[in-house]
Amino acid sequence: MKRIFSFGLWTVMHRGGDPFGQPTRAPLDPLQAMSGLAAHGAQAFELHAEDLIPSGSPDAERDRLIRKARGLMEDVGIICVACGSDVFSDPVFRDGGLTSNEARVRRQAIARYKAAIDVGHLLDAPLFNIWGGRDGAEVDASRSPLDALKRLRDGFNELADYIARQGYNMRLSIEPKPNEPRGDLYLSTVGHTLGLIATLEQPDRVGVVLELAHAAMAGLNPAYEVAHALHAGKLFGIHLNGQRPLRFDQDLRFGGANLKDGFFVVKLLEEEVWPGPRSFDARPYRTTDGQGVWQFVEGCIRAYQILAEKVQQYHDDPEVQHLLAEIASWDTEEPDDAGGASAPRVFAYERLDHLVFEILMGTR
Ligand code: XUL
Ligand code: MN
Repeated sequence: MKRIFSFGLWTVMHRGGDPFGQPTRAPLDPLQAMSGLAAHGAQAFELHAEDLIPSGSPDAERDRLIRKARGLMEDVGIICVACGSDVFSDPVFRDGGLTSNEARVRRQAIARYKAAIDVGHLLDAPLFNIWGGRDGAEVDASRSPLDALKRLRDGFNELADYIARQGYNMRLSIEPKPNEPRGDLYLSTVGHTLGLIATLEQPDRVGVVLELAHAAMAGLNPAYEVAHALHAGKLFGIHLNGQRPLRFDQDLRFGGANLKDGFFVVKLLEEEVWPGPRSFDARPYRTTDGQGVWQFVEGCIRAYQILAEKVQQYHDDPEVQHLLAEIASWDTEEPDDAGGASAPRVFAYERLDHLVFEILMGTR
């Protein structure tokens, strides 16, 4: 299987600003982002429609920008694997997008998403991914969380219905996150999101995008999150990055933190031959300059490739094979020995875990 590597356009367009500091890098326009990504090893990108088309652009301007983008995509050989919409930065959405207490604002959020779905269709995106960054609260007295879930359900129903009615060849996904920029977000984890999807009118059309950083922010094991999505047949996308657990959203380069978590996520994706794009949603460090952004891109891709090689090495290692075969042999109802007085089980997990460490360190 040929792996497709993808990046959010917003990752390389990010200028290094943070809540405490101004940008440190010159702007990069979306077309430069696409051609730079293609030149540095990516075959695909994701975007928010607004990364390419400023919100409020007239239709003629939208069509002109899409024509330009499509021409460039063809020239440099890059495809669009997912589109979304920025329903978080405009102050109008400060109390929420789909969950705002103002019905008028909820309608605006739906209209934004529909317009972005059209853009995704025009770029041949097979997925529309929703991360509702403002769909949460700091003041729990302001809204019942149950009302918020009903509004999310109604919103996702309307968007899935829109995609179906338009006849677009596109699936819908929801990207959970526990907090940030809101104090708490209503769709915090894969489990919460799968629960909500099951209540939708067309659940088959809707899945999840799991981001490693978001799982780590919730203190969860990202591989287990991926497993839940896979088990439900709902892993529509993945956002790979690095993150120290229980902190603000760090969006570190893939490989920049939590090596072992990264390894076990890659192991699962490779073992399951998951067909989706390996998409990175990280940010170059604030200290990275314009050239360094492309090292960041190559670093993310290389980290995945190295971890995939490590997964292969793990499977090929005779001692690992021996230990795994032994574990598999326990999966029987038969008594341990003819006499029935079973010897205490010896779990060689210490050794297995150390072998993972040695493989990851390159000392084996
Ligand atoms: C925010 C995040 C977003 C989504 C796309 O934490 O991950 O970049 O992936 O809106
Ligand atoms: Mn993401």
